Amino acid sequence: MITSSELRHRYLSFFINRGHVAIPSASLVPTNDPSVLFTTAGMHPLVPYLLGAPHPSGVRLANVQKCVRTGDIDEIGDDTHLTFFEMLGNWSLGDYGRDEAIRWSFDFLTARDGLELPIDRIGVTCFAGDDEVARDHESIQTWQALGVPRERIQLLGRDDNWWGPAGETGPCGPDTEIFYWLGELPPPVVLDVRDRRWVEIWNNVFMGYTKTSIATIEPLDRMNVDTGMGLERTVMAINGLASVYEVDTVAPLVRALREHIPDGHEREIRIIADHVRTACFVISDGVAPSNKDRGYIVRRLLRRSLEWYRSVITALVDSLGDVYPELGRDPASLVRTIEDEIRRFDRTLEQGLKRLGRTKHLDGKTAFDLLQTYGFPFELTLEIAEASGHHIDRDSFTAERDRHRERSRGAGSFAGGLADHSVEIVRYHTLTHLLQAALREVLGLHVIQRGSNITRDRLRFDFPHDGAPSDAQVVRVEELVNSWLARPLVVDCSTMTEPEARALGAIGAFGERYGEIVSIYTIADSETGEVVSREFCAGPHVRSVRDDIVGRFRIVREQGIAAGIRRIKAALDP
Ligand code: ALA
Repeated sequence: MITSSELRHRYLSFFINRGHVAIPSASLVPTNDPSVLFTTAGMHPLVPYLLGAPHPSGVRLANVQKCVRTGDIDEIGDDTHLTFFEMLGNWSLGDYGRDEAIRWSFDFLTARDGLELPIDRIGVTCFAGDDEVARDHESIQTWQALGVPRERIQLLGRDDNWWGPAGETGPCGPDTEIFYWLGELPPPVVLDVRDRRWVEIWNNVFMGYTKTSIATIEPLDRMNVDTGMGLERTVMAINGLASVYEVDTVAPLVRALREHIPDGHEREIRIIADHVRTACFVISDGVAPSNKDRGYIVRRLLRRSLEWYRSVITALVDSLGDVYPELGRDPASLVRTIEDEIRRFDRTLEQGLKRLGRTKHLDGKTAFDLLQTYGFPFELTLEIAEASGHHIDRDSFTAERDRHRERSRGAGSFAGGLADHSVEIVRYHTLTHLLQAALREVLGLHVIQRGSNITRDRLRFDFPHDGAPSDAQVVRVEELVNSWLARPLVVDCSTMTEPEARALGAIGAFGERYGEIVSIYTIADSETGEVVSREFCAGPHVRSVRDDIVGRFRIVREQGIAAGIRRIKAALDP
C-alpha cells in the first residue's frame, strides 16, 4: 500500500533529482484575480511566470497544490470525483519541452525510483489537431518510443486535449493525458476513454500559447510545461482501491460518518465527507460563509451536508493536519464557524418563512427582498410559493437582481483606493499596521488582517476573533496605538524572499507569493531598536510615526460582521 504521504514524497524527490525546486502549495483563494473563485489547478498561482516573469526558484518547479473544483459537484459521490483534491505538479518555465516532460512522466509511473506501475495498464491521449493548431506528432512519437503501443494512444480534439486558460484569458495549450486501467485484467488492447474503467491520473500541458481574447489564441515565444497529477486518484489507482473515498486522506472521514449513518446511504456519506472536507479547507484559507462568491460556495457546501460534521472534522484534521498546518491550527474554531453558520441558516429559514407567511403577493421582487434581507435562498422561495399555489416569474427576479447590481456598482466608486497616495491615506496605512500589532498584543496572535479599507477619514480593519472583545480590551488597543504614536518609531521598507520574511517573523497575506521577492515594512523604535510591527505590504507608509501622524487614534466602532470575524473602524482625531 502506498500512502498519500509516500506518494507526495516520492513525487517531489523524483523531480528534485531532476533539477526541480519544490515550492509550497498556494492558498485556495487566488490573489489579485477576480476571474476565478478558487485555485483550480497548480498552474493557476503560476500564471505570471508561465507568461514570462522570472520565478525566484528557477525554471523547474514541483509542488503539491490544494485545489477546489465545484464544476463537477453533481458527480461527487461517484468513485473518482472530489471537490477538494491535491494536485502533484511539475513545471518547466520555458525550459524543457515535450520530450523530457513525457519521458519523466513515463519514468515516474513505471521506473524503480517512481511507482513501478505496469506499462500495459497505461494509455494516453494526444491532441488530434484542428484548423488552428497542428496535431501533436511529437508527443505521439515520444510515447511510442517509450513503448506505448499506437492502439493505446487515442487522438482527441479541443474539448479533451487542450488545457486552459484558467480564467478567460491566459496561458494554454494542447495536452497529453495519462489513463490507468482499473478494470479486470488483462486490459483491453485499445484505449477508449469513454470506458470509465480507464481513469485519468495525470495531464501534461504544453503551454506554448496564450489566449488573449475570446476568439484569439497566440503562440507564446516560449514553451512551458504544466503537469497535474491527481493525488487521490493516483493513490487509488496504485493500490487498486475501489474509489477515492477509500484513499487514506478521505477514508477516515467516511468511516467517521458510517458510525452515525445507517447502512445503504453510501452516496450521502461520500457527499457529506467531500463537502465538509472542502468547506474546512476553504475556511482555513480565510473565507467565511456568506451570500456572495466564495463565501456562498462554502455556505452551499455546508448546507448540503449540515449534520454529522463534527466527527468528520476531527477525522480530517487527524488525516491532513500535519501536512497542512493551517487546517490543524484551530479545529475548535472550524467547528464553531460551521455551527454558527448552521444556526444562522436556521434563523434565516425561520425569519424568511414568517415573512413569507405574511406575504399575500409573491413576486420576483419579494423573492429578491427575501434574499437581500435574510439571505433566504431564491430556490426555496420558489418551492414554497409553488407549494402554496403561487407562481413566481424567474425573469422578474433576475431583473430585480440586475437592477440592484447596477445600483451597487454606481455607488461602489470611492475615493482613497490603493492608488490614492494622499497624506491622509498613507497615514491610515501605517495606522492599520499599528492597529494590527496592538490587536495581536491584546487579543492574541490569531488576529490577522482579513480585509482592510481606507478612506481619507478613517480606516476599516477586519480580523478573526471569537466573540466581542471586552471594552477594556478595546481601550487597551487604543492606548497602545496612542503610546506608539508618541514614540520615536520609524518605518523601514526592505525587500526579501518570502522565506526570509517569514524567518524574520513578518506577517501578512503571503499566500500565493511563495519564493517571490516581497516588500516588508518594519516599524521599530529608532532608539531601542524594538520592533513593533513587521508586515508584508505594498505600502506606501509614513517615514516617522511621531512626526507624520499627529493626532489621537480612536476606535470609532467595533462589531461582528460574520461568524468569528470582527470589524474595527478607527479614525485619527486632530
Ligand atoms: N493544468 C493541468 C490540469 O489541471 C495540468 O489538468
